[in-house]
Amino acid sequence: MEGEERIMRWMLLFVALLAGILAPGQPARIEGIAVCTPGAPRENVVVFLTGNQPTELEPPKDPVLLDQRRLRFTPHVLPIVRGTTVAFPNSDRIRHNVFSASETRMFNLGTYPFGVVRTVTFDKPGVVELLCNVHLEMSAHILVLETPYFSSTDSRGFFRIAGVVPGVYSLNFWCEHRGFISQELVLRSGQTSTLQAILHANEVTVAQR
Ligand SMILES: [Cu+2]
Repeated sequence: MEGEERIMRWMLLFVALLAGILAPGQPARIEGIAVCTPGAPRENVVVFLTGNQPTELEPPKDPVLLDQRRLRFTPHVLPIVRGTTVAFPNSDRIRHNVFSASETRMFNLGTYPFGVVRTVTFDKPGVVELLCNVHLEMSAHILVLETPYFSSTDSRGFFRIAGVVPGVYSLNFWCEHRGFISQELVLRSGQTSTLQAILHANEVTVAQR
């Protein structure tokens, strides 16, 4: 009798473990390298997932920084979720201006000195090109996204998107002189996918492991 009970207990434990492994909704993760133009700098490729993302977007409570430092906008490409407020400090000892003539969000923050911070909230998805009318060489892009699943590549071309609800997605890439390129990606419960994405003229080659 005692033996049967022990077997029963082990069986229950086994079923519980199996259920844990197979449970739907274990977050998935993708990471890897995205290259826009072979041989060119690898940073600032935006990678994002759409199609099965949460419908409720939660923009960060605090503004996200896009600095003006050493005559550059930093970062040069900033992906954000719709509803995010971006702060534009001037960290140079000269005056800068920030404006956008993009349909997604037109604004002009005026010209302002060192230490001043001005903010803009981005409520519409799309691409926003930023310029400074004092320094014509200064430019940046903000990508306002309808998904919390995004990343932009570092200097090695590396990106990582974690905590993704399993499902069928569009895997989207954006790079500055290219625009958007997409393809389908299926992410299973608990899966970690390593991708190598090379972006060609109108398509992308993705190797998935
Ligand atoms: Cu400037």
